[in-house]
Amino acid sequence: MQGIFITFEGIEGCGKTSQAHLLSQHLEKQGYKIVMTREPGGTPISEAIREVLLSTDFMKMHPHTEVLLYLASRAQHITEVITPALQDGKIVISDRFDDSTFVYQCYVRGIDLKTVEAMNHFATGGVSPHTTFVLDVDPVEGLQRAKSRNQRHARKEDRLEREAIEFHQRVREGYLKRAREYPKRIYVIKSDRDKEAVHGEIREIVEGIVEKGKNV
Ligand code: Z5A
Repeated sequence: MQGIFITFEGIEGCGKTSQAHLLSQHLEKQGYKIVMTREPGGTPISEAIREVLLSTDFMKMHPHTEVLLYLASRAQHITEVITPALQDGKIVISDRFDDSTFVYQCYVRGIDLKTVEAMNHFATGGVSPHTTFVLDVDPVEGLQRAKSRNQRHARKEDRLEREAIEFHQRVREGYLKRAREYPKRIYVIKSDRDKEAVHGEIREIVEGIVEKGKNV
């Protein structure tokens, strides 16, 4: 049996990580085998690449270097974690995946989409998410949430958190544009409300998808 690949996307502080964990816990309780992962990251090599990508030591990183590092991290993640889990019939939940690249590197940084699509295909071997949730929140609120979280956990601001608010506004626009282009795969979920309400909406959609999968 082929597994199901679900991704969470959105601007900084939109609540992806929280929602990915809530969904994973819920499905696990129902007896499904879940692999919870993230990008950049998810394997030792990919986590090492993540360190470089988010480090404030590298504020001068060239956009081409940046996109190649995200894709290098993904190539390892796909072969080591995602593809084997899907082949095993598991539900893979990833906190970010390739929509992040198309939004951040293409829509916002301006790298040619067709070129990046081809390189992404090389990195993934054509594996792509079945369902994607874009959590939509105003960037002012998202950044405020991320900032409070950083203060609570004594975590330093990363390279992307230092970008101006206009950058995050462009990211939001990029996600909404992508959702219009892929309406069957991407669900835009309003996340300027209580975590449990957001989770309830996502859970209902996923339960429908999982049930349908059982009957195929
Ligand atoms: N990136 C890229 O450019 N290209 C790529 O191909 C890929 C990534 C894969 C990774 O950053 C960066 O890499 C990312 C895009 C880029 N940068 N940006 N910007 P990351 O993984 O370190 O961080 P992040 O993905 O941007 O998200 P985050 O800061 O970890 O936030 P989040 O996952 O969206 O939210 P959260 O951790 O679930 O919640 C943040 C706080 O808000 C926390 O305290 C929660 O308790 C709180 N929260 C969550 N939901 C709610 C609600 N509903 N109400 C109130 N408070 C809430």
